[in-house]
Amino acid sequence: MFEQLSGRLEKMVRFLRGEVKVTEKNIAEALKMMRLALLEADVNYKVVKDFEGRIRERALGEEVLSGLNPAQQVIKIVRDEMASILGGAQKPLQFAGRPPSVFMLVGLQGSGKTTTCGKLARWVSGLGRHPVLASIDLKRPAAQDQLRTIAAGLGFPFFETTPAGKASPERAARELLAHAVNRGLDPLIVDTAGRLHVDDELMDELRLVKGLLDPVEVIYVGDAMTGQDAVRSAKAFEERVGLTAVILTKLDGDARGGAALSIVAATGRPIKFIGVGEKPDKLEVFHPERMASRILGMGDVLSLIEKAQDQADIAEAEEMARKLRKQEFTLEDFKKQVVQMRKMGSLSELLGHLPQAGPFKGLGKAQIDESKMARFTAIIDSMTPEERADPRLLNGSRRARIARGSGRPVHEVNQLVKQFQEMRKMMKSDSVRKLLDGLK
Ligand SMILES: Nc1nc2c(ncn2[C@@H]2O[C@H](COP(=O)(O)OP(=O)(O)OP(=O)(O)O)[C@@H](O)[C@H]2O)c(=O)[nH]1
Ligand SMILES: [Mg+2]
Repeated sequence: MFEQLSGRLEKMVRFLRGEVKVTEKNIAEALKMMRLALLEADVNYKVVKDFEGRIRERALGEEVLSGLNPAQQVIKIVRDEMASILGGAQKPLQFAGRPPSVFMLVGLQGSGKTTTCGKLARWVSGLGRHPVLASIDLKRPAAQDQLRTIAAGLGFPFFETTPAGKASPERAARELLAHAVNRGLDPLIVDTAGRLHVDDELMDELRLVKGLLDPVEVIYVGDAMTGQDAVRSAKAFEERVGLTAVILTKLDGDARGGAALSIVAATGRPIKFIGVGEKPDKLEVFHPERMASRILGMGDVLSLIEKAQDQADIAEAEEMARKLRKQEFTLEDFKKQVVQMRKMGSLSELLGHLPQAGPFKGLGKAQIDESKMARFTAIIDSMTPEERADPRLLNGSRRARIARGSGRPVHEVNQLVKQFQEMRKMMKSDSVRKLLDGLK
């Protein structure tokens, strides 16, 4: 992703880091390198100009952050400004106060709307929600089929709108909403038709559907590979339909970065996710700051961690949820969870090995209480398999034995058992049960 842009900006970063003194001349040179890199990446000219102006102003201003040398200060400013172009703080997906939350995906033909509907369904189900998919592309029956296949493949419900040609959008919308409400499905993810070009008919249709469904998110799905074309069409959709968010797809390809770096400025809408492949799991939450680090060649440490964590967590959580439902959750499982958390801790070491610019070394160093976790593991290791399976066996003398075996005081053993029991009790509560059922 953005290799070429990254490569060029890294050159600029290296140049600045090699300079002991940051003079006006050095900054001008660095900014020139940056300007060329951005223009070559097909970033909108106006965006580049504003960006440069803000960096120049701040770099030559009084801004001083302790712990950074002047060149590092400039690099930090570049990163901050780039993050701000990309939208600033991460903006989460919104849900409606009263279900169903309707997400409506719009965009040009082939931008990835239908694929992204499936990805989003998968993503929200990871939050314990029960999505339903529907297509309101009433003209092309094949569009329904594609989404139905995607939904079936992922095991999500698909709601068939009345066959093409017969239904009015009003009726389709009414049926859809009633269906979601009656079955308690939320969110309702709605795919729409795409056209090769922005045209009046499409825009009118989308505005009508939007009025009928009252979506909490109207998401523009844009193909990042098409660069400034995606930006222009996003702008048209924003002006004529109204958007709440952007998802950029195909960032796994050789997209030059122009779209990502211009689209927020052009539409005023945040990028909430990016598509990085055709498969349903190839959807990533978009973090402007991390992306800025990534583009500047600092290694996208944080996204990497989050990904590793996500994947491990989903599989593990599913298994734990199954056990909890069946009341099979034991101290052995409890230990697994603790070990899992420790693994994340060792990731903090990994950070040191990843390419990153000097000033950002401390970035993301996780503060994990390693020693406490190690003590918990030692205590559980000193239990017999029977005890781990059934902590009710743990009477006073057994606890004393475990304390000796693990070299920990008895009160720590008690504390662990208590924590485990509380966790189990909590898992039995209705609200948690519901959440667990959603994980299935
Ligand atoms: N590499 C890659 N391919 C993607 C991504 N998202 C979608 N695609 C592919 O892009 C193509 C078009 O995707 P669709 O989801 O059918 O696009 P659409 O916007 O629904 O198209 P229409 O309904 O015809 O307007 C498919 O081949 C997808 O597999 C992505 O993030 N990366
Ligand atoms: Mg489609």
